[in-house]
Amino acid sequence: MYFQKARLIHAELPLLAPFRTSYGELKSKDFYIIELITEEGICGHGELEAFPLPDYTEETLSTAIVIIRKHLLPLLAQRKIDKPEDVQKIFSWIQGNEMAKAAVELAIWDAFAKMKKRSLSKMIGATKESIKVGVSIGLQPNVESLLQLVNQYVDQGYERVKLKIAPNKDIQFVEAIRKRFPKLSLMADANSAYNREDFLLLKELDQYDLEMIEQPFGTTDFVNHAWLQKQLKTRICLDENIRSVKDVEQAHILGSCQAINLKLARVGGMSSALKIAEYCALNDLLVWCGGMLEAGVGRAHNIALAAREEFSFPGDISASNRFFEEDIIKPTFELNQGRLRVPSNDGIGVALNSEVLQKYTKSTEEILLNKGWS
Ligand code: OSB
Ligand code: MG
Repeated sequence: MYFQKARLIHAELPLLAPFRTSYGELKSKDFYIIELITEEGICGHGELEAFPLPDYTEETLSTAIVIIRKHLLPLLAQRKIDKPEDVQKIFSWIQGNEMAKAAVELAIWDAFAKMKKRSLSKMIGATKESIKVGVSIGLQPNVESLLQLVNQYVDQGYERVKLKIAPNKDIQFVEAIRKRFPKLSLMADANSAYNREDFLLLKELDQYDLEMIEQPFGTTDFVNHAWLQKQLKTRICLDENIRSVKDVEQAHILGSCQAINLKLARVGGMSSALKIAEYCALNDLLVWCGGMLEAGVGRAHNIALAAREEFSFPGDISASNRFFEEDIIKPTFELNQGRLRVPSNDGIGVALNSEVLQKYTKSTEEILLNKGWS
């Protein structure tokens, strides 16, 4: 397959409510859709998930779009791609920049699935027709508003609730939810807000029957996560630490965690994610699909991945209306008895809703990839 043209569509969707973590707050989802068009006119779509600030990982939207324009797209110009599994290798001389790579690689996976007239989920060996999903709730100003939100999501059918925590915004919140919802599948995500000195606090969290505690310590800290995991009965889950299957191997060998939050964007795309899922299944690590407040295209890629058998634990993959008034795809993803349907149409199985997308588009750029062709 040859790619002839790329379109970089920069859009920004307002969030229904601000999303707060231990390190910052988001009021909108700012993203690019990367559209790659083949010689035959097949369009593949990927979504660039880097955030505006380098606070979750070191990439930002502006660094990633430069990497895409200057370094990744030129690698596709006049190059025959035989299969999407080859793309990771083609990009491999470029260090890091996983989110930039993922946006382009995932557009190529979509294009290939469309060429083969198969759904992306089937093409990557997924079998499920619908998936159970969970919801991630940002830090709330007080216990009352948190309980109200949890109630609302449980009523909507979400099967599992993840709660953001930070020092002094932890025990009280977790305890209140546990009291009101004794059986709820509940977990907490710290986004690196703790360190070794907070051990007693983390030990206290051990009594609330949490599914896991996600990323308590720093983003490159495998050693202290291992130290902590040995002393807790609750699973530690790593998110920010994991950029590749090598990181998962390191975490497993050191005993840094028992679960992996797998995000396509953070690990550079589908090939890397599939390797990680397989490694986890073989090594008794719980793997589940994380989220980046994705708009519809990113959400569709997540759903294809989470439709594989390794993903028995509900992911941070909520319905389109969890974050947005309207989504940029059609059809949108709707929650049905705590589940989302896995699209069966070709590729990611959803199309861009150009009317909605246009409304939120800030700029569009076209790049020809066939320079020098006659
Ligand atoms: O740590 O998983 C995280 C959102 C932005 C940045 C980091 C994280 C998150 C979430 C949201 O938890 C998950 C979602 O998209 O529902
Ligand atoms: Mg996380």
